[in-house]
Amino acid sequence: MTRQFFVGGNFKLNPTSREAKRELVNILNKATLNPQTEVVIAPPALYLIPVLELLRKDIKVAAQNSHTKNSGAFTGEISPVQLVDAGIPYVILGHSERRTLFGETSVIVAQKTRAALDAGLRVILCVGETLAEREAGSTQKVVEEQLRAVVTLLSPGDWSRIVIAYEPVWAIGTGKVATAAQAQEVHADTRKYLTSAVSPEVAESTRIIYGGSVTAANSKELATQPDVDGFLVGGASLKPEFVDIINATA
Ligand code: G2H
Repeated sequence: MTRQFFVGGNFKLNPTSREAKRELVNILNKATLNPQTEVVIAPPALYLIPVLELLRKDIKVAAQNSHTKNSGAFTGEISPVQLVDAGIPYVILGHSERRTLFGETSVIVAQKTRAALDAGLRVILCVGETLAEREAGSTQKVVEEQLRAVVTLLSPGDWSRIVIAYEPVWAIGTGKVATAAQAQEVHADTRKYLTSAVSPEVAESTRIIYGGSVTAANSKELATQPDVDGFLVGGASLKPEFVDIINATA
């Protein structure tokens, strides 16, 4: 089966002005993009609705986080049903910055994933090991532990609304990209894990994208790997080269 190539732009806590946000949207609105690739951008929460309104309709919008609960006394949070109500189809969950800087455990990430799916969202689910874990030879163990928490809360039918983003922590924002072979190895092992933990059909159809210092320069080779189904792009999604990354398979 063919998995549609997926490129996400994770703007993180950028940009810092409405004008700069408009410029990023304008670059995408004017660009010639490969129609075979699904493109999703994740601006900061404050800009979700204006971006949705300004952006061409063949690019989707994602939130960078959502809460486990839909309403209540949770100051500062955004709920899955609010995102759906605002017309936002995707949310990024489990990003390593959320796990490390905001104390999100794999159990919390799994609960957020369940809540997001229940509300009708699609989820870009991030997993990945630290440098120490890679050097200790635990990469796959870590990735599987992070996924297992989610697997236990999902039924096989839920996986059509999940995109897994493998983001080795040591490659995030560091300029140190995983080699195409390193990415392919983890993606293939993750697919093998899904085969046994969920089903061969889910393993075959779930998109596993790579994130961590993706640039226009390294994206083409990464995209040639059979189990690399796209990218989650941080820093480079704020630059015109994001268009070349979207078109990496063209
Ligand atoms: C990884 C990635 C986007 P960057 O966090 O999710 O960011 O491309 O800046 O490493």
